[in-house]
Amino acid sequence: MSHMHPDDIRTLFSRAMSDLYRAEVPQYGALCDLVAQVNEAELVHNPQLAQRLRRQGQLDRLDVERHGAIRLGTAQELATIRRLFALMGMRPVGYYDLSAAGAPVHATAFRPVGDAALDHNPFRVFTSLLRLDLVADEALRQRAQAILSRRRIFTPRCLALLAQAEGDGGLSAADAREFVAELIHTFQWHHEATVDLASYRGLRATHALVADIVCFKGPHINHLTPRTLNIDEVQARMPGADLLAKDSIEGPPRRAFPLLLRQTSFLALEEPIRFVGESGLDTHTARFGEVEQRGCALTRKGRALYDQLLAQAQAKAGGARVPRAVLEQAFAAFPDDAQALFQQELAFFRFQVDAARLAQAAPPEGADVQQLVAGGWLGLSPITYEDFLPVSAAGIFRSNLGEEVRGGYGSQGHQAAFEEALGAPVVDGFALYEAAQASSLAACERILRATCAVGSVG
Ligand code: OOG
Ligand code: NI
Repeated sequence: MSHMHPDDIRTLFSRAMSDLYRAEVPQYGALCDLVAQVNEAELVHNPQLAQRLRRQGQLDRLDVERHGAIRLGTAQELATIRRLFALMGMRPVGYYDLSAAGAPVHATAFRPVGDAALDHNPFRVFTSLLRLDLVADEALRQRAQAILSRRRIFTPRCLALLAQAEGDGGLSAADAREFVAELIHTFQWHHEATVDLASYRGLRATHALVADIVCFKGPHINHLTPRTLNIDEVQARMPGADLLAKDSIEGPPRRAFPLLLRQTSFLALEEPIRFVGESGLDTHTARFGEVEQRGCALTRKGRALYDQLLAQAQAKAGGARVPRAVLEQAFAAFPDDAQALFQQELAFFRFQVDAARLAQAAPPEGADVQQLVAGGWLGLSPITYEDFLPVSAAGIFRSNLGEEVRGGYGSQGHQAAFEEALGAPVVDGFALYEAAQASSLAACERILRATCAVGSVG
């Protein structure tokens, strides 16, 4: 029997998640409509951008491009999520330590890897795991553990289909549809808590995240984020669409050449919850809306410079929100055009052979890639950043948990423990971008070699 391709199962899944969230959170629909309007206008105003996105095959994916976020309670849940997402071609990429920023979780991003899968549908899920080792109160820690060990977040049918798919090496189209429908149940919202109000309050006093993870039947999806081509415009227009935007955009400042990832969100909904043993309703805030603009992926060197400049701006702001002017000033030290970024090996690019330039003159024998780019034989296109930023993630967490900005748990990343829970190592994001750049260069090299006498470019 033929199997549905994992990329196609992922598309079914992202569509089903989007439908679920649209039905549960009306503001999500409003935000998606706003983003669609802004993107359409941006493509009209910026034909160069439109042309590049079309060439890179990113125009088609834009309308469906989303990321979601979930928060898990146990190692067992995380290991099972890894296996479930693997059926849809989603691998755990990167390790994010949120403890330094005051959230008792660590995380990875499940996403497709490889150009073809990303072009098909880049659906990602930022997936956090609770770190009870950071909860100081021994009694609370044990209580949380006991509650979590009892819950079953996956339907039996979902687990049966997982086992079947792993045995058969895939799912038929009919089974894939059933699989997605079953899996969606895991991420639904529940109006009933699994604990009484006193337990909820006790856990909440430790950290709002702990309560959000421990007190419910499952890991409700807490946001689903569309991708915009102009986040400043979306931010400016959110109030007009009745969306209560957080006061600043996370990530790098606005640039001629967009870097990494900029995000903003609207504030979480206060939702009615019934606690065990209560006849009336109380409330909990977890779900919010977010929008993002994706820029170019940075090399390790570029990322180190980014982190350094951001820390510099934050130090200048002295713990308060970083004013836009301060951020822009700090980032004046970051080159803002493709040529300089490539020359200084700060960002990742794909290359295209410029046929017109080649017709004019052949590149010198033995030219390296820097010479080919500088001489105009190879054009540069940014490789889109497909991952997340822990500092931004922490800012998003904070603005939506009703948390006062509190100190961190110190820097206590624990990647080995995370990978043990996951049951696999996380994939190194830098290696993926390096491979994408290298394969693009190899393709250009073949064209150049066929056209003229250019040896190996390196
Ligand atoms: C995850 C926040 C991280 C992002 O876009 O950085 C995230 C969460 O609130 O559970 O989604
Ligand atoms: Ni997000």
